[in-house]
Amino acid sequence: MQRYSTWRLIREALRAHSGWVPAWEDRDPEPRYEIVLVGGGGHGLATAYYLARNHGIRRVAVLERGWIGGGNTGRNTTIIRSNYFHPRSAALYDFSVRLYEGLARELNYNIMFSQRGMIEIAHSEADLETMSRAANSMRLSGVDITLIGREQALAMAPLLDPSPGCRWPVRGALMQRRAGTARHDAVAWGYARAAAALGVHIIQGCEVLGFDSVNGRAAAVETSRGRIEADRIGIAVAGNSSSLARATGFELPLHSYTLQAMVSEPVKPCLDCIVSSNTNGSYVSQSDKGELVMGGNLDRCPSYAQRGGFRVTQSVVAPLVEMFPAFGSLRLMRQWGGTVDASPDNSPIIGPAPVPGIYLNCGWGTGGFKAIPAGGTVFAHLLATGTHHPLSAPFDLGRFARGELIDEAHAGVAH
Ligand code: FAD
Ligand code: PYC
Repeated sequence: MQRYSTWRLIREALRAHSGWVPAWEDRDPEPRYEIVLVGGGGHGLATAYYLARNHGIRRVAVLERGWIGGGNTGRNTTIIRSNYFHPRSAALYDFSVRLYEGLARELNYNIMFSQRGMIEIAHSEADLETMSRAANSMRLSGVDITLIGREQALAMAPLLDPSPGCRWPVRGALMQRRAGTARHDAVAWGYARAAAALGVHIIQGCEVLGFDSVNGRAAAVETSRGRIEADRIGIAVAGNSSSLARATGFELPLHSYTLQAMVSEPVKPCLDCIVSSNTNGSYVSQSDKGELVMGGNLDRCPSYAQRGGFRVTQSVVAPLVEMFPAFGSLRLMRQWGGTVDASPDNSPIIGPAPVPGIYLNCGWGTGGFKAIPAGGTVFAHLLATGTHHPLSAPFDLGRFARGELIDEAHAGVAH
């Protein structure tokens, strides 16, 4: 892996940056791999890295139809937290936060993980009551969650409207101190570079169109760049999961929706934690560039369009301006969307597909960025050993048939 010294930076500046080499090589596909991963988002790339690093499996290809990180991984609002209600979810997401805590060092890549803390605002007695129940459950799962009072919440986000009679009064908040944000493209690039350094092939501009079976077992993928054989195939294509499953002959209990986000013009530092409101369906943080990064709930009309409608944009911006009157003078700079894969219980699906030889990592919906390190670890374990990692077993597709749902509707705005 390359390390760049100050001297190297100066030398490249003096020779018009002609000496840099790509962080990973964009490969042409070979006819056969041990494992093919479909989807070059965070989950596909992290899985490839952990297959090589934890299991010594290096005959691995990541097939990405566009460019790596060009899906939801590069479109999200980068919130990382583990304040989930059910113990099985809390265990998975908290494992992920712990991996994020060491990820820059592990990948030797600055992912700009900033544990700035997150507060979910309670606007009423009823909110406080619900939050204290949630906090108890999360603390029993070992998550660092605290119910804080009004004064502490206002001290963390001083631009919140403090008046008791305002539209969204602050009565307290649920705080996770270790929650934070990271640079999303850096997460994709860091995993890609580390995986490629271990021998993984990263193949961009290669769309998987279908699957070939031999004796009822998937044995190859048909791609826009030809047929590629594999012993095992992992699918991590987020909002495209159900259409790819259909191409294979099975249905997934997923719906694809647009989730949108937006940023304001950049301003000086004015908000150094993440603030969300489940009651009004909005959240905001400030990026290192100074933009306010905002989002809210899904555009609830199934769609593959990577842009959202104005009504939802308005439903995010309006309560934020009511909560933070000072934001009312800012201009909105950009708005975009991603296609997320929502499952019936708002929890991911990790496990074997109904077709032998194919494995699924999907259903992360609006919340899978925070889960990339854990998702990659458990999916690599499944693909390498054929058995579940203990953390992924509850998230098997079979839970829908058994009625063992892991309902995370509480898990936060946009969840
Ligand atoms: P993706 O990053 O979408 O990667 C899938 C890849 O598969 C894509 O690059 C796509 O091009 C490729 N692909 C699709 N079909 C094929 C095919 N047939 N052949 C080859 N390649 C294919 N999560 C959080 O935890 N915190 C947040 O703050 C947060 N905010 C969000 C805000 C927005 C606006 C959006 C859209 C999502 C947000 N999420 C958030 C969710 C998070 O981004 C996703 O859950 C996560 O990125 C999913 O990662 P992935 O690798 O599974 O999918
Ligand atoms: O999972 O924290 C989250 C999230 C925030 C916005 C979208 N997803």
